Formats: sequence, C-alpha cells, structure tokens
Amino acid sequence: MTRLSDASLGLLAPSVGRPDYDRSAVSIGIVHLGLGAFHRAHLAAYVDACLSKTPEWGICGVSLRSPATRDGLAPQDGLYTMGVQSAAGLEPRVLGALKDLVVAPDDPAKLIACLASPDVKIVSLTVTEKGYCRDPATGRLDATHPDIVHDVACGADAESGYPRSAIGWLWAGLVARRAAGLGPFTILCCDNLPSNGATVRQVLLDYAGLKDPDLVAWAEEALACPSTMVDRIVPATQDADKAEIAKHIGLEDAWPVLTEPFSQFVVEDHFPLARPPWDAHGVTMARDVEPFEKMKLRMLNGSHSTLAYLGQLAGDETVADTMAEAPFRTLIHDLMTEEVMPTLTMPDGVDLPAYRDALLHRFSNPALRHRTYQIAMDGSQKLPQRLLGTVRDRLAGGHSFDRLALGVAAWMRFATGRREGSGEPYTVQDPMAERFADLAAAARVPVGGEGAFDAKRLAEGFFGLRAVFGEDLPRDDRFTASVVRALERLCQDGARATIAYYAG
Ligand code: CS2
Repeated sequence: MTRLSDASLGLLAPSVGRPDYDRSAVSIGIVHLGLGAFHRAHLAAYVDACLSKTPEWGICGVSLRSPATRDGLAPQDGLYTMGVQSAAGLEPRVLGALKDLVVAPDDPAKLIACLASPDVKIVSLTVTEKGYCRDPATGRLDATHPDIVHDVACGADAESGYPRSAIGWLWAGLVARRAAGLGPFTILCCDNLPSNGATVRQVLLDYAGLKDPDLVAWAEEALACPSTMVDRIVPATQDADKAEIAKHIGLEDAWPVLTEPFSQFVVEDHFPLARPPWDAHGVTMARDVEPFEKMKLRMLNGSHSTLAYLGQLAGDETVADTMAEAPFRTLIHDLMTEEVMPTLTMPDGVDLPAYRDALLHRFSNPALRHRTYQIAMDGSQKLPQRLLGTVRDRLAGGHSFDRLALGVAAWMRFATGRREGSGEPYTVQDPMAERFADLAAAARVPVGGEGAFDAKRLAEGFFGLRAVFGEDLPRDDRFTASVVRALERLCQDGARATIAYYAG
C-alpha cells in the first residue's frame, strides 16, 4: 500500500479531508515541544485550519526524547490522519500543520536555531504534568529534579552540553533570542495544570534564578505565558487503529491519531508578538481563562482519574466500559453534581449541568477505546489539581466530599501495584512509583496474599507524600478519616462492592 506523503495526497480516498492550502508555502511560526497524540489532534488541528489564509503559522514539532514520532512522520512529510470517532463511524482528515520535525537530542543546534528564529512567535507545549519538573503541591520548580540539576549545570552548546527538560530548552531559547536582539516568544502551555500559564511562568522564573540570576528581572518583565484550557479526549493510538485508518483513507499512515468529535480550546489573549487568527476557527479567546480551566480540571479530569483508578481495580479496560455500568455512572454523576459543581463559579452563559451531561456522554463514547490504565498514569502529578483542590474547597465550606475521598483512596489502592484478589503485580507508571512500592510493602498484611493491605497503614503512608497532599490535608482529620473509610472498604470488599455502596 502506498504511504501517505505530499506526493501521494492526490491518491487519498475522495471523501477524506486534506490540507486546503499549498504546503510548500507554509513557513514556521510555532515551535511545539511534546509531539504526543493530544497535540496532533488539538493545537495542530486548530493551526491547520488557519493555514490557507495565514501560512506563516506552520509548526516545527519537537520531541524532547524519543525519535519514534519523527521516524513515523518524516517519511510522510509530517502528514498524518486525524480520525474522528463517534457512534456514527470514523471520519478521517489529513492534517498538514507539522512542517518540520526535530528530536532534541539528535539535533540540538537546529532546535536552538529554530527557537531563536525571528519568524517564530510562539512556543507551545504538551509535555504532560511531570514535564514541568515542578513540585505538584506547590507548583514551584523542583530544583532537585535530575533533569533540572543537569540543565542548570550545562550551557546550550556542543561543548558544555544541551538541556534535557522542556524548561531548560525554553530558557535556552529565550536567552538566545535576547542575545540576538529579538523579543521573547510567547509560551503557550497546553497541559492540564492549574493556572497553566502562571505555572509555567513561575517554574521558568525559578529556573532562571538558579541558572542566570542576573536575568530574572528581565524575564519577569518580558515573559508572556497566556493560560489555556485545552480539551479533547485523544487515546494513545493502537496498531489496530492504523489498519482501520488505512482502510478509510486508501493509503498507509504509520502515525495517525484517533479522537472524539468534541474539541475545546480557550486561550488568554496575550500574545505580544502575534498569534494565528484562531478566533475565526473555533477557539475562544478570553480575558480570564481560569474559571474554564478549573471547571475542566475538576469536572472532566477529576472524574476521569476517579473512573480510571476504580476502573482499573474493577478490571474495566476502558472508560466506556466503566460508563456502561450503572453504579459507576451514578457515582460520577453525583460526584460532579454534589461535590464539584458547588465549588465552581462560572461566567454567565456557562451551563454546568449541561457541561456535566456532555461529559457523561463523551465518557460513554463506545467507539473511543480510552484505556483506564493510560489515564491512571502519573497520579502523583495529577491528583492535586484534579481532586485535592476541590476537597480543600469542600473542607473550607464544611461540606461533604466522600466521593472525592473515594477517588483518592482508589488511587492509593491502585498505586500498590497489586491486583485485587489475585495479588498479581502490574507496573505503576509514576515518577514516585518506587515510593509507592515501599509504602505498599510496609502496609502488607501477613494473611490474604500479596494483594491484602492494612488500609489505615497504607493511607497513612501515602498521606506522608507532601508533594501530593501538602502540609494541610494530612493534618485535617475530616480528610484523613474519609479517605481511610473509603480505603478500608476497597481493601475489604473490593472495588465493585465499594462503588455500589457509594453510588447507593
Ligand atoms: C486524561 C486526559 O490521561 C488523562 O489523564 O484525563 O488526557 C483527558 O483525556 C484530557 O485532558 C481531555 O481533554
């Protein structure tokens, strides 16, 4: 089968959407760090839509570590298929916004040159929560992170070495531009962090303080880091998806993405150099993004994590599998309605019950195989903004939060790395996974097999993770008691019975 590329675009099945612009006229205005599936179905799609009128906004896509995406996309000239999946079937569209591809460790000098190009006005990022090397509880730079220690010690050249972290690269690019007399690019964080613009700005300023203290005042003045709310469910692509896409488009595509019909992008309109005309293409440009971010992190991502941990414990492979079970649906509906929605203050025109119902519908999309295991990754980096901020607001108001506490307890039980019943081990993917394994070992009980834990001891061990829970929550008896109650039930009765109890 012929491979997708510029040369083979004319062979695409007639119904397949494709670039409506001359790709040879596209130049690079955006450098994007983190070329995962989410970026390719979200920001890259919004950029693609602008290129016929404003071809100066093409993207140079950068992988900070793995060459896999470049190796998949380079033979395709950066083209790939975005397949939109709904109950009605699969709708494929070929996107052409990725004009160049760089793997940072393979071509560091090219990356510096790209970041320092006068044509580049925006550097966007999807490097996941842990990619910011921050302390999740405080949002400040983790100066002890091995990549940060490395980056602070190296320069950004062949002799002294190049950065490893996204933060190190951003700073190297900013400094190179300053030396060339260019203004800083705008930094567009597209990750699910609280106040994501302010967060990346603070982390960069902390880094500058370690690396180039003389430049901190300049950076404080010069950095533009608009906040964003990004939303689209984009599961990791599976091999079977590639075969399905090939059937639809009539060409081989080694690196497609599959996603849902829904997509939302709310962006704080603060771009000192320039930005694409996104507002003409479905992006909401706003003065204040924070209420939208908070709504999305607490409603969507908070529910997602709760479903992922409970789903993993109950043996449900996908989010849609969990939603096919009435007790899961009731639990998540009530978690949002009773415990999350009262903590949100939204601008006029935002209908929270309708937002909740749309989420329940999206989670139930049977065509989208979004694995609970994928969402369960990196819980230590996700829990604070997804569940714990809501818990703090509920505590401050003296209100109940038992379903949120069940989500936290399910994370702890999942993080033991041992299945319910059989005690069979599985891999927990998290920067703190080694700590979790120690805590689980310390809370194992002698009878009942490898999967039997003393719930109180397990919870107490996890409460000691200050980077997750901060100083305040472990000291609040209302919080600890509610989590311990939920964890006791999970450990004694198993996930399914516990969900039925909480949904009852
Ligand atoms: C998910 C998100 O993997 C996860 O943690 O909760 O990637 C989620 O699908 C997106 O934020 C949806 O916009």
